[in-house]
Amino acid sequence: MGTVEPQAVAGAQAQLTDGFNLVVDAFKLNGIDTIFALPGIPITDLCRLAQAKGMRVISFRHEQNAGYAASIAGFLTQKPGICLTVSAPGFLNGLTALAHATTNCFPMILVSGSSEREIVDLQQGDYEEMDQLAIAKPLCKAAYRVLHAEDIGVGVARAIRAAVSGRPGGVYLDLPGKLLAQTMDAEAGRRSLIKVVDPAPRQIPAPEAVQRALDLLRGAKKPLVILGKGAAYAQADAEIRAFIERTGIPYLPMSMAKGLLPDTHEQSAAAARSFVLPEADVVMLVGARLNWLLAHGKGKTWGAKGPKEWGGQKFVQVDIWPQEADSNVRIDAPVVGDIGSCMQALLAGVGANWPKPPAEWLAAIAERKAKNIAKMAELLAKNPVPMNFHSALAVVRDIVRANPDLYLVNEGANALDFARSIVDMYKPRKRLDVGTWGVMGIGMGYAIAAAALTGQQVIAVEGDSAFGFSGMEIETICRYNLPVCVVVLNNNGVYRGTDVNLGGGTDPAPTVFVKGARYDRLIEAFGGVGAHATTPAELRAAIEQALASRRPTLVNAVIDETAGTESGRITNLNPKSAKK
Ligand code: ADP
Ligand code: TZD
Repeated sequence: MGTVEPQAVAGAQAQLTDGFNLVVDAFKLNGIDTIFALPGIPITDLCRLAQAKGMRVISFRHEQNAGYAASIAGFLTQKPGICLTVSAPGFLNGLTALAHATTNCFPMILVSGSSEREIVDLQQGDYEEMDQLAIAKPLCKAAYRVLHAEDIGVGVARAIRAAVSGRPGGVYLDLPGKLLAQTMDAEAGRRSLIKVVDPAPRQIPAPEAVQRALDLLRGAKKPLVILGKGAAYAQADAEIRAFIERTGIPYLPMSMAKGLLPDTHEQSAAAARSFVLPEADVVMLVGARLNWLLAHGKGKTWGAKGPKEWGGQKFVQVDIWPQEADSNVRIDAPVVGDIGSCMQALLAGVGANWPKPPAEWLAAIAERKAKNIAKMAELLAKNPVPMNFHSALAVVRDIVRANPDLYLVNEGANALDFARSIVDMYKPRKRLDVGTWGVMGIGMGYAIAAAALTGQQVIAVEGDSAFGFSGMEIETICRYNLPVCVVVLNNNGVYRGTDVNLGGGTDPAPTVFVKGARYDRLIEAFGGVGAHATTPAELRAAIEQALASRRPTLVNAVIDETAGTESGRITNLNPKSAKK
């Protein structure tokens, strides 16, 4: 299938290629070997051809899940994850994930087939007509359309460079159906392709910016480092660890930065988060934004008097995007560059005589940590009937400790917040979760991508509501026989299962699901292993069995329907009605 049938052109024999082949060749030339797709007009043959030419094509049941898979593939590999969809509705289904990738700074390319330009632009009602390029533009970092086969090389090259250089993000690539069928001379086609040189160039920070940051940190009485998912993405694990250990500064990992250093590291202040944020005097952000997840750097969380006031901390911010600084509060020492280069430069300035942070600061953190860890241990030691989030997640904690290489995918509200604080991570980029938006639906797409790309075992800890957003992909998991164990923490509803209909009618309350649902039976329909767990021992046995067999498994873990709180730890973000 390398080239199309030779055709007689003006009496000579010419080898021809076509748009389909050029698209696949362009991706392959750039080391992209996997596509997350959902076939249909006009891209069915593109899916087939990609597979025929040796790419891995993972075919999904809904484009949104293929898109989430592509987004996390980008996070894990630093290469853009590719999601391939059909036009209008398929494109729109993939768009949520494209926007998610952009918001989370993950490199991804949404490639969608589209209808004929002439008909779309005159709005004449083509099959799946839509001006996709215009719609995608505000939701991604860059958007391109290719109209001629000889421009495919440039289109793919630009898409790759835009996705991974600087602050990574989502890119849209529009491929009209007509383009795919266009033919051109095979040799000219080959020459038109571009192998992108240095797609994510290093960005070296200015020496004076590094010095300013070091001066601020050296003078701190209560320094703190916050590691974000940008730090995890950067794969500068050794430099980050060396900087933290050589300076002795306590650190907080954001959710997806857990495991960058093992969560059990003695400098981790995670168990004393609400103590260190208001107390710290100099805070260094590494690949983390001062967005809602860090209370915008203001208010009570940071020890300020008013909700919009500043707590008096000084901030260092290491980030690749210059405009990130001052987004919420003043950044006293912005260090702009890629995290690897920045951490190397900072490390070089740390030298041998770096003064360790004052002992009182470290002791105060240690004391608070010990208290909170003891409190948590007490909760985890309980064995209530039915299970609650703590007793179920204590099992997952033990299993991750014993299998630190596995991936933990996590979504839900309580299922998310409790897992984040209970389950320690030991290696970088192993915890994959809802990210900046707190979006539901990433679960199965993330699990499929992690398992397909790495061959590692995945455990997906899912709230029962969260699971529903991508649940049909358990067929995909079974079809590709992926080592994924889905654990549904089933408390009969969104957040909890206890709401009542305030109107008094017979309809269930909006947050309540079918009681006692057996999610485990869903996977059995596709040949996977279903397990039903009502105790921690049953849950442990089911997960261990899944790990030993590597078979697609879904464990329905029955959780007390009164356990949990509305929206987990972000109850305060709910506007409340005065009348209920
Ligand atoms: P978290 O939610 O974990 O706090 P965010 O997604 O808010 O993390 O922040 C990630 C930050 O990391 C973004 O501001 C982004 O620009 C930055 N970033 C991503 N990759 C790199 C990199 N290679 N070098 C430097 N900064 C990066
Ligand atoms: N839709 C989307 C796409 N994302 C969302 N975050 C929500 C809706 C709102 N939402 C949350 O923020 S958490 C959640 C929803 C619907 C589900 C919580 O229920 P769960 O988890 O069963 O998944 P817990 O453990 O029972 O809280």
